[in-house]
Amino acid sequence: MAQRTLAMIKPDAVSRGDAGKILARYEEEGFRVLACKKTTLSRSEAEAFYGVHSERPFFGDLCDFMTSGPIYAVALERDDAITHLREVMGATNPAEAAEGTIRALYAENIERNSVHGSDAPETAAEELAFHFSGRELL
Ligand code: 3AN
Repeated sequence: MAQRTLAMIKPDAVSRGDAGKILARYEEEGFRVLACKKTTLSRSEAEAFYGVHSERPFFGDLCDFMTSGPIYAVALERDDAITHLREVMGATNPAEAAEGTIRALYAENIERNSVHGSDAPETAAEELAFHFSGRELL
């Protein structure tokens, strides 16, 4: 059954000019791009988006990085979208990411790792609503 998920193309990938290649990969993988927005997160937006990590030692650096330049927020739809996107992204640490995954191809390190993808149905719904209004996702 069709499922929706939220991807972000992070500042490292956007600044290198890899966003278009990553969007093309989403389409090659059978995702429909429901909505796509280039935006720069404010500090408070980054802190809210990554709130679940607020006690982790990397939280400040992560928020610095995520506000360092524009990102693309991308709403994607496909059968089994959440799991499939996580597979296509590869492991959080690109050194551990399987060959051919987006992070193996593009990511620089565990922080500058090029892409985000929702990890569960509840977070996908929250993260889609964070970036898009209902009428943008028709
Ligand atoms: P994923 O993005 O694979 O779901 P999470 O949710 O564990 O990974 O982490 C969210 C983001 O926090 C990662 N994409 C990465 O940018 C950053 N991050 C996670 N672990 C570390 C770490 N040990 N050091 C620096 N940044 C990290």
